[in-house]
Amino acid sequence: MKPTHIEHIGIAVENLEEAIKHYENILGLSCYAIEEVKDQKVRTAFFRVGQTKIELLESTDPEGAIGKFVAKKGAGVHHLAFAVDNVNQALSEAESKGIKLIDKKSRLGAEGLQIGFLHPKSTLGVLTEFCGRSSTF
Ligand code: CMX
Repeated sequence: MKPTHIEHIGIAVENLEEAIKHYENILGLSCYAIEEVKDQKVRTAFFRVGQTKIELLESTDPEGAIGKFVAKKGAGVHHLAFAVDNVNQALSEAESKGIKLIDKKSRLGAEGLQIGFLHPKSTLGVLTEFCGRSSTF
């Protein structure tokens, strides 16, 4: 497995609408999609910066991953997502190298992509995500 590029950088925010204004006014970027991902208990907003996206994440549930993160650490960089050809293959390869997985198998994330997370305790403190269109072995 070799990631092709950074697919997106996930940033936890307290208020999605205010954060969108910040990225539009300060950086001159345009939000091209807002989507709720019920499974992840978040509302997301996306911006393109070249090949990479910025994904803003607002919690919809204090018990969800973003709700807990913001309560503990406040808003800020939450995860790095690497584009891979095959998410399940990338997950099992990481596991075979001793990495603790959050997701043993890929699941559906924003924008219809397959996603899978590695545990930040085994990735030097950085919550790491694989994402891609394909997940079949
Ligand atoms: N980056 C680095 N460390 C993180 C972290 C993050 N984003 N989120 C949590 N942690 C750390 C905590 O600081 C804590 O460390 P300590 O034990 O040293 O205090 C530890 O992980 C456990 O955190 P917790 O608050 O007790 O939360 P949980 O164990 O219940 O969950 C995690 C942590 C990473 C397993 C969970 O957040 C998760 O499953 N994340 C993957 C899914 C996700 O983040 N979804 C969000 C939306 C994604 C999307 O749609 O793109």
